Amino acid sequence: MAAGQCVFLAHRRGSMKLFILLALFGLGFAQHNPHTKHGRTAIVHLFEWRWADIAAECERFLGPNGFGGVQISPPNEHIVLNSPWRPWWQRYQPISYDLCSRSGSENELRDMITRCNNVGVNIYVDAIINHMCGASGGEGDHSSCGSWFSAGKRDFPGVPYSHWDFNDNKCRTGSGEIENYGDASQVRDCRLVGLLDLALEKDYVRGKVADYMNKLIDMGVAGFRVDACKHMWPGDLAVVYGRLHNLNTSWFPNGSKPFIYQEVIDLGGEPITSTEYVHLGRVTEFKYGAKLGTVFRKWNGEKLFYTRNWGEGWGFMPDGNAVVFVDNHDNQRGHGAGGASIVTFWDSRLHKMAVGYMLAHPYGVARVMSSFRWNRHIVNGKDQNDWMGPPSHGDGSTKSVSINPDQTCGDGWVCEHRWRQIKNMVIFRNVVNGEPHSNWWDNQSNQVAFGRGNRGFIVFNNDDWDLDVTLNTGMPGGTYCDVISGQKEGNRCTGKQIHVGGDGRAHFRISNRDEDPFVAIHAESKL
Ligand code: AAO
Repeated sequence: MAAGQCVFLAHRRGSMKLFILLALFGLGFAQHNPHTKHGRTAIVHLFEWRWADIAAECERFLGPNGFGGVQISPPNEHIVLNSPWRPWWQRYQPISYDLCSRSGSENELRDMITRCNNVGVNIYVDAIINHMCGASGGEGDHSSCGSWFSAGKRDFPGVPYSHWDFNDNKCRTGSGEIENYGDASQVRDCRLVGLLDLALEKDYVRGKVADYMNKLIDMGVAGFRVDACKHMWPGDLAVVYGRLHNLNTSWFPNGSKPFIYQEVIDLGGEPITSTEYVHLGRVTEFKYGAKLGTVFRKWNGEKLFYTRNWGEGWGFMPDGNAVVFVDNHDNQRGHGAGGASIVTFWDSRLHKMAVGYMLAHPYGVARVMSSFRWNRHIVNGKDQNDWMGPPSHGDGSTKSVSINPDQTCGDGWVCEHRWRQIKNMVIFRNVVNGEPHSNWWDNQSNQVAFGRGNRGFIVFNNDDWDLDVTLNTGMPGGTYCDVISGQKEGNRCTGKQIHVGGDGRAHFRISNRDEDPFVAIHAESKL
């Protein structure tokens, strides 16, 4: 071989490496982008909602109020359980990748995706790809589309998967279960709470999972919350994500990669950390809600003023990698992690403040929880009814979401996202998008304030006494409507008014007995 050829080949190898590096880098970072439209920023989890209701909600509420997207419950075929009666968690036990579930049929799903996309609201799918149903799931056609299966024989003809496609032989614990979270191999190769663990190292399994996700991408979804990622090897996930199509160009720019956010519970203290997954997509930051709850509850000596360096300063993952939330469908009922500090709709006053804080703060992609009510019954710190499914009819089918005259929801649906304070803070987040955290003030206790450039300002009083102070807001002079006690309607404020002087200073008075002891103003709430 001539010297010239040699140099050429070496050069080619070098650029191939560079190309692979760039491709990996590009792929990872592309999958961190939620592709929300029209400057929208927040995602709402409409937990257990029916597809028909979500379609209507996109058109009548989410689009008009600037919500960026919806996380939907798993759309694939799942087990149907009678004992306990139709628990919410049956949807975390796949039977096949057919698209009929407790939330509706494939046609209803398609109609929802289309209608939400048409009003600029993205759909993110909760993807359950680590496992199928529980080992004790039995045999028969007790499944949401009626597909026959046998958990005991590891036989799922609806996909099809057979016993070859599970990790039974790879797992090294006596019980076949995860026995010790301190051992990364068993966390990934053994069964999570009895759920049949798929062998994602097999090309066949990777193919079936990618086909399922690609079908949804082609239908128009914008991305995925990937369930139980701690229990899958990052290398296996990289292969699956690498096979995903680009988003549907009817609604997304050419070449857009699906948004990936991975559920990894990392509160520290275990060998598996979020860091192992951040190059693949975003990761759920579980420390965020656990800490914010502790701060707002004033537990462990925490004070709101310590949140001056909220975000990475608190040991959270780098900003561009995080999805943040105050509570989720697990930890609002004692599943998963976070513990008792998590603030949920059951503590509505604190919940509104914590969600307000999250939405005002620039860190992370924010997700708002939208729940259903259940008969909470706590005995020795454990909710006996943590299994209860969504509001449903006698036959177990999910009830439609009814809307009251005051825009709140009825029939057991909580709809936190419709609460005025939360809805208005979703709008606040859009208005201040891209502006820096600025003009911090605190009283060295639980009264704090901060702004977002010259576009928005928020003040909290979580002390047991009144707040009465004049602050530099950084906002242009004028009269603004507080979007917590009310909002701007036409030419007037339905709640408090805040007068910002020509020097950007404004006087705030917040009683600790106010219904909601915080005030927020933004560029679009100016009279
Ligand atoms: C149901 C029944 C089970 C039955 C099973 C199969 O409840 O009794 O064996 O069916 O028949 C949901 C429900 C489950 C349900 C399952 C299937 O929550 O109750 O099981 O559907 O129907 C781990 C995972 C995490 C997972 C979380 C619940 O790592 O991925 O458990 N979340 C997702 C979903 C969830 C779903 C599944 C996964 C399964 O969001 O809805 O389950 O698809 C430690 C670990 C965490 C671990 C927790 C809980 O956390 O770090 O990784 O989460 O334990 O096991 C401190 C620590 C913290 C620790 C925590 C709790 O806070 O700092 O790290 O304590 O010990």
